[in-house]
Amino acid sequence: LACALPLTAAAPVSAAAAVPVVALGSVIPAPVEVRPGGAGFTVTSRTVIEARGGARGVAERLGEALRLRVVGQAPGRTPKIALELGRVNGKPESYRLTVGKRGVTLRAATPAGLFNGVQTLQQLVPASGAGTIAGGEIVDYPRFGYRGTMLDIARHFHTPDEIKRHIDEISKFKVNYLHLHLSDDQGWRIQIDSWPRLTTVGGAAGTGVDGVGGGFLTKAGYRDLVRYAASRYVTIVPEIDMPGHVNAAQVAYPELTCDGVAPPPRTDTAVGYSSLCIGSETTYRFVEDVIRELAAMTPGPYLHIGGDEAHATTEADYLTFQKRVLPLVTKYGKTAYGWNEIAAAPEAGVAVAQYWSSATQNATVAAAVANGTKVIMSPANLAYIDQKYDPSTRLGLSWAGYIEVRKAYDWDPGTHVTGVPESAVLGVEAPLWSETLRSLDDIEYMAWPRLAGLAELGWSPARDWESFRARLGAYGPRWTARGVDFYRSPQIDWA
Ligand code: TNX
Repeated sequence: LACALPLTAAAPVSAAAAVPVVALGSVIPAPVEVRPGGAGFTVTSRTVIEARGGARGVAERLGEALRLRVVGQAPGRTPKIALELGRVNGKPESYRLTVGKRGVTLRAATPAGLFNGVQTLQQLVPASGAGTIAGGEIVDYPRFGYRGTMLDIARHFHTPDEIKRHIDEISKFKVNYLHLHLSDDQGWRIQIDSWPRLTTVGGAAGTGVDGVGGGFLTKAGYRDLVRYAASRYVTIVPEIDMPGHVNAAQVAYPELTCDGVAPPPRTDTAVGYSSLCIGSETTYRFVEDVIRELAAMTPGPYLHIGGDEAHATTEADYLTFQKRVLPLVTKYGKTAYGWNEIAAAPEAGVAVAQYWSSATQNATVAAAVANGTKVIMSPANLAYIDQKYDPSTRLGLSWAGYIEVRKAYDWDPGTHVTGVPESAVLGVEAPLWSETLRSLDDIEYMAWPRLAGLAELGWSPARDWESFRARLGAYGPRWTARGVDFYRSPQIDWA
């Protein structure tokens, strides 16, 4: 990293606040440039937040978090945290944070950059919310534009409130994409007006794994989630999985099978047994209706069409399907995104492939990359946060191996796969499948702390396990204070 990132320096700063100062670089993800120095700034109830114009929205949120007043202009010598829009270094999402005796200045070219800076600032304010911020300057920007995680709301439905709470947590680590896995064999979780039984049947009570749960997002509920996420600078990526993983759709609409007979509903966790009927025009009417309606309610650039584990579709049929479906995503103004199997289709040259294989070589993906396909790295053996930490983990699966905190952190998304150079990598995503997860606590226990490490791989230019380990240990009390049910890995010395 650009400089040493020590833990908390146990230096009491004032009589009023004998709270330890957080070292300037003790932030997750690690900032690019950290230059500690000079006097720190003590936040008190007299501190105001100053912000004008486009900086106002982010400032209001900081004001709520720190319980400080937000003003357009603070009088002369008022101690202040000033948020301003203006050039930093031309890099997208960048910010500059300057801390001195008189105040803090956070500057960024965009509100997203200001939001990033505020996440850093909040980690530098002692966990109690008052006290001194170490003096110096941080200039920071991400290695990759895409820092994501996925939530599977098909295997078990998770409510909008739970999803919002999760968005709050991921955004603190500058994770800026949330991929929602909206359909699978067990259930269908998004309202589609032209095919209403998808949710009345596919989202009914009992449609979760083991018959537990059920439910779906209405269009209004989905739009509300999109807006909520956007207010935390998180973009929603919706996924409809096809041509496999479609049993729930076929239960609702038997005409989506080749023999026209409805299959039985499934609440087990098998994969690879269902397929849309590739030769039927009904299939493409269905797919186009779904893509059109989903694109219309999604402001983000990506629409994920699944494409994984289509073991009940022949290879030729799979290619026939993708040849029609990948261009449909483009037709509705979105960038097609799919699991890495889509790389076999020549039409994937304009698409994004989510690399979930555990192998570090994949000739199909390398060839697609040479043809223009971009990649998001989610290797199952490293980035799958539904996998158990170790054999004793009560939740999760283990088909890709056990993934302790260090394993999830210690790899390089820019060089991991042969033939996939960093220039083809848009970023990193940590998928959270939910066969075994029912509650928000379950989600949190699998996500944290691993997702913090994966977020650092997506953001920071270099990795340093010892530094990360120290910063993570120091972060623990913040999760505890917010009631986040994280896994207290024995690899970490938790504060
Ligand atoms: C494989 S990974 C799947 C999902 C399962 C997951 C469980 C991938 C693209 N598909 O259907 O939920 O394993 O870990």
